[in-house]
Amino acid sequence: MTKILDLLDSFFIPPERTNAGCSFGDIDMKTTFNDANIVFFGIPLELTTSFGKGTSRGPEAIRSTSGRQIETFVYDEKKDIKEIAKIFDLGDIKLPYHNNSNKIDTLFSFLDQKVPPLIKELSRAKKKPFILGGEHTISYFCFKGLSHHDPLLIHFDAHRDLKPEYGGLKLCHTTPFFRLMEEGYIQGKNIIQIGIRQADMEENKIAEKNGIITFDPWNIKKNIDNVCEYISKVTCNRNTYISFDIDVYDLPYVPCTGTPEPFGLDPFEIIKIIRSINDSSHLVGMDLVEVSIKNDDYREGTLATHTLLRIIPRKYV
Ligand SMILES: [Mn+2]
Repeated sequence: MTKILDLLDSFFIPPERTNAGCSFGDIDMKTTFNDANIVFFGIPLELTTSFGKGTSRGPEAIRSTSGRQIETFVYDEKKDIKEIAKIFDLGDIKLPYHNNSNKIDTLFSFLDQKVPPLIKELSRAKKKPFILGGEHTISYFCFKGLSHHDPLLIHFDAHRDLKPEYGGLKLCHTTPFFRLMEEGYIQGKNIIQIGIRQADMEENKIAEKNGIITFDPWNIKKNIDNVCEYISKVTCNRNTYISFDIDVYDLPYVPCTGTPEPFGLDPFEIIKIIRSINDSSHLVGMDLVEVSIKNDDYREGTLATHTLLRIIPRKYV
């Protein structure tokens, strides 16, 4: 195990040396890597964002708010995550940014070589990876490392991210789930998309053709109990993976993310859905992406941290 950590050391900027200056929740000083059951790390990737910028600051937003602003006691759960989880934060992956014309190719091949094996190894060592983005492209690399568990993918997002190609790129922030399906890492019938309210006609057809289950905010607002009942049923005794794009929340809640959308969900609805994932299911890992900070506005980081604090105490974690 220590061998893994030595290897990891060369990949990561430790949390204290990131812009946040602290680890997730500022609590891992007491938990060693060997003891940990949840391992956080950041991939501050910002490369293919097409509209608003700032995803590279996602890990910073979450570490800062969780370490400096928010209590580890989760009020509505009456639980302190310090007591119920052993969290270790590895820091941020050192991204090899070069000023060359093949920047995208260089970075993506680096991530493709490093991230899936690393995540697979963490999972084998019984350490649940919680990955902080970065743009949504990272889910492609993260999910690949866990696809052997055949998890049900629970994807929270305003967008489907199912485009075959975007702006001439096959892999970018709007395509990760199409690529994962195309390359056989997941089948559409094992994807549930929650909160979708922006897509093009082709993505809608792709979702339908592949049997992806969609709960848009109109379904959810009208009948959240039925949605939760469905989720509880299909996640019973199932491995699950959560990919959580912060823009699933309604536009006023997410002042910093790149592509905020109206007609979204509120925190009470999101918590209710998170709680509906069956206690008997087993979360193999998760990512939280597209979070940012703008002009010292940490509201979105606060919301992202609170979301994580509602997932960590669940029995399925
Ligand atoms: Mn999105």
